[in-house]
Amino acid sequence: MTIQPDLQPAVQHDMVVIGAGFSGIAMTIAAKAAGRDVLVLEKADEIGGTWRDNRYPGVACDVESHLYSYSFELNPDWSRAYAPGDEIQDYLLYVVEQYDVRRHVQFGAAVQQAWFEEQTSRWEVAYSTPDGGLETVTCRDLVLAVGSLHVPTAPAIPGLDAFQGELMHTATWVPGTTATGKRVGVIGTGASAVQVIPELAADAAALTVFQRTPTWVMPKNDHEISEATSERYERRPALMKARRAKIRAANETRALGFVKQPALMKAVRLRAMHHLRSSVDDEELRAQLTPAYTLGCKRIPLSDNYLTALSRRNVKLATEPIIDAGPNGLVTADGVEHPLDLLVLATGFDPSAAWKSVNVFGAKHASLTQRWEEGIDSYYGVTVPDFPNMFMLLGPNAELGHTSVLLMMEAQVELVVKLLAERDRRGAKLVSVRPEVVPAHMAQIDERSADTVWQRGGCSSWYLDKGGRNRTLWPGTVAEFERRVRNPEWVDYEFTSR
Ligand code: N01
Repeated sequence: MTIQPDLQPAVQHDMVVIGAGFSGIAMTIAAKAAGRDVLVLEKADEIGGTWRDNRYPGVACDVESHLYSYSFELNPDWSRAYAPGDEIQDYLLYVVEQYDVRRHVQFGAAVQQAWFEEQTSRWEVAYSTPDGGLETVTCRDLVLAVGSLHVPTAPAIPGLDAFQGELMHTATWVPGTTATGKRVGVIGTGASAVQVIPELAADAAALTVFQRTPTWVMPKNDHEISEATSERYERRPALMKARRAKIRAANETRALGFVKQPALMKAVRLRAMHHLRSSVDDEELRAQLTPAYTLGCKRIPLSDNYLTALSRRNVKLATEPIIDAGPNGLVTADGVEHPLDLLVLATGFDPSAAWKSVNVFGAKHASLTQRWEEGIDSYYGVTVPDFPNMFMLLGPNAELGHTSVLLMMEAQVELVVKLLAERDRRGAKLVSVRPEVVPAHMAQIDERSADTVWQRGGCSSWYLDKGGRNRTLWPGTVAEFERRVRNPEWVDYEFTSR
């Protein structure tokens, strides 16, 4: 059921971008450069997406800073090899000012629905405003830059609503919250937990980590970047580019290991085991922290202090399942009660909920949500048949577990710019991927994912759909993705003038 447009003529734009995170900002800059008029609808009151929302102690990026930047705006001033979250947010704010993006963004605009109007060949986008109003805009081109990791998952623990202490998800951290003197619990041991736990452990009176599955952790080797190095990068950008290329090549080598599981991964596993042995003396604790699944099956968090934090005297590892919650804390299956003042849910995100939240209807009222109930599909995570002039950034099978997703996203932005230019050059109104192209593409994704560590490694993760199929990661190298996406074959697309 679509929302009916009101009688007011809607405001018209060339392009509407939903979301002002890393992807939405890049798309806006590129579309502006191509002379298109862009409106960005952002539900929050600031730009930044992930880096605006994730404010928990210890938040940082586990991809090296010089690679986790836009290629068109390298930053010589990163303070550390792995930038803290607030520094990345500051970088984004800087980019937004540099490229005059802010005036294109409408804040507090939570998109409720978007639908394609056959008669006008335009998209209508309905969004709610902070005062409870509902507005519509129309555009020729619609870009979903919503990010797949922004709808937090809460664990289904009976009685959790009754908990009377402080309760927050890592992605909804309440500013100013500290662990000092408190009995703290953290549920989860993924990348977010690995970052927040050492920080909380340093201040808490007592910290209990509720571990359902132990995680493989690799040393991070984080370090400050000296002012002298930054100055050198400032003076000689070619050196900074060379550093970026070196990080990229090292990460790509790891990718080959994840995808094909060769002997290379054996060496990585040995390093991870060494890291565990050298960080944790207690044999029993070490056994509890040793994963049973194959390394690489889930994202591998990097940390120099997670495992040592678990050895602190004020830290306890609870490995029994959580069965109940109450006003005072949690209860585990062994009957132990864990009284808590602060409970942190480091329980991850629901990628499909993020895409569904936009509620998109394409040609002939096709619903993207319904289509994806039957199986998630797309062409390089950008286009979906029956959704003309609609583009996603970091859509299905365009994410990565081992290096910077910004590389993938920038290739996709270039594809969108090229598709629109080709459409206009042909004097067509619409561009969409040919329906017959996508099943073959998805079959190839399935074939290449079949023997990867993500599907075969003996773990469950947000990478896989309900049927255990990889619908998140690109099962190849970044270089291959870039080659294919930056050089589109026009025969894969239809350009029409309806
Ligand atoms: O979430 P996760 P995350 N009872 O889904 C556990 C990106 N990221 O926020 O493993 C008990 O990885 C769950 O247990 P199990 C990155 O792409 C990037 O940490 O399912 N436990 C798991 O341990 C990453 O992959 C950076 O058994 C429960 C944890 O919660 C993605 O975000 C930093 C539970 C969830 O782990 C998500 O990472 C941080 C329950 N009911 C994140 N429910 C960078 O630095 C869930 N768990 C770039």
